[in-house]
Amino acid sequence: MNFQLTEEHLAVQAAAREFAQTELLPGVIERDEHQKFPAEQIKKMGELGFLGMMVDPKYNGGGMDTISYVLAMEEISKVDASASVVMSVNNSLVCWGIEKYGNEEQKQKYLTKLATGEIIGAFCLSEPEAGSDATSQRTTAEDKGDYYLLNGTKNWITNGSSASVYIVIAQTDVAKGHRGINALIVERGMEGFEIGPKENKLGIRGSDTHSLMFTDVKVPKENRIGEDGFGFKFAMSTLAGGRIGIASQALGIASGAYELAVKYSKERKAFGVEISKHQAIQFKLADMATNIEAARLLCLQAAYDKDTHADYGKSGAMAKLFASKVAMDTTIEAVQVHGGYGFVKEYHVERLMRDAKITQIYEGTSEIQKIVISRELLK
Ligand code: COS
Repeated sequence: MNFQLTEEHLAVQAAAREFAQTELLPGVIERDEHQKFPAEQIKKMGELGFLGMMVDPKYNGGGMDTISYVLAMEEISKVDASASVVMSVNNSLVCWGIEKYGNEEQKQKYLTKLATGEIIGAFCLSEPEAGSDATSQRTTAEDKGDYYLLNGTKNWITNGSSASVYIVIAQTDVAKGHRGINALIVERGMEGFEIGPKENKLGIRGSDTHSLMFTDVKVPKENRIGEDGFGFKFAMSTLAGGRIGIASQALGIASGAYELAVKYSKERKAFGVEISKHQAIQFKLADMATNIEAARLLCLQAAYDKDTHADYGKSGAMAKLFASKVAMDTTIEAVQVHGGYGFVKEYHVERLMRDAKITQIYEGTSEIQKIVISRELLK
């Protein structure tokens, strides 16, 4: 066992922390308030290599390991979870999905640009009536010979209006059930592809979440990822890695709130002393720190499993299940430590509390993670 991070890991962590503090922190409250997408910041994140961290350098990626990705996700998420969700989706769903399962033409055409953030991607699985029950796809991709005719609606799509490339999961052959589903690369601007209005959300309000409508969109056959009928397995396999990204996001939200609570507790006085001198506050901080450390170890374990080509379905699901609960619990307590100040926007913790909730929902709810974990246990 070696719990030591390498020099490279520490350098990535420091670079992400520096970027978050200097580029993301200014304006984060206003972006949240006005639901403003952090376009400039995302562009810079691409230039610094945060949007294609694990992609092979031959496709313009950073060639880094998943541990580096977890460390960077934590630092970015401490400050701006609306930016880190863009980072997570682009890295672990879109880039990874195309690099792992796409063909060489798809990698040259899309991955080389996605890895640098020149363009960003979206992953489109959820539908108005298919979230957790992901096999019930109503979006259809009818096989028309050299193209698919795509019809249907996708919901709650991260990067909905800012992406250029959308991986869309759709049913080609209903009779084949989940084995009749395909994953298609759809380009923004294809005829019949419409972007719905932006969702007005509780948290991660800077990220642009939209529904997408497809009406007789002709998607060339060469845009299918993998063999005919591979789409559901593509989605499941890609989401298994995506969950490590979201677990790290949850970890970052928790540790960001914790750091603010520690700082505030040393400044604020009550009953003649800093509130950090009161045991009621000390116990809260002790619980937060212990839970965060456990969540961090689960995230790093899942990343290590992925990097060493071990099965990371269970460890990734455990990391997401636990870290998202820690994010929720820690942010609620961080607001409590701040008292009345915690309830107003300037102190950041109320935003982190609102941002935390989505980590228990997207890329598989906590209940879905328990299904994934228990199936592995009972195999
Ligand atoms: N990697 C590769 N293939 C996988 C997989 C994985 N991690 N998990 C499942 N599969 C495959 C299975 O092997 C099976 O294929 P075969 O029948 O050929 O063996 C197929 O996918 C269907 O799997 P399963 O029978 O387990 O499907 P279920 O309908 O029971 O659903 C759950 C399984 C509930 C786990 C799945 O639907 C799920 O993860 N749902 C949540 C989806 C989600 O995260 N939604 C959020 C959208 S993104 S914001």
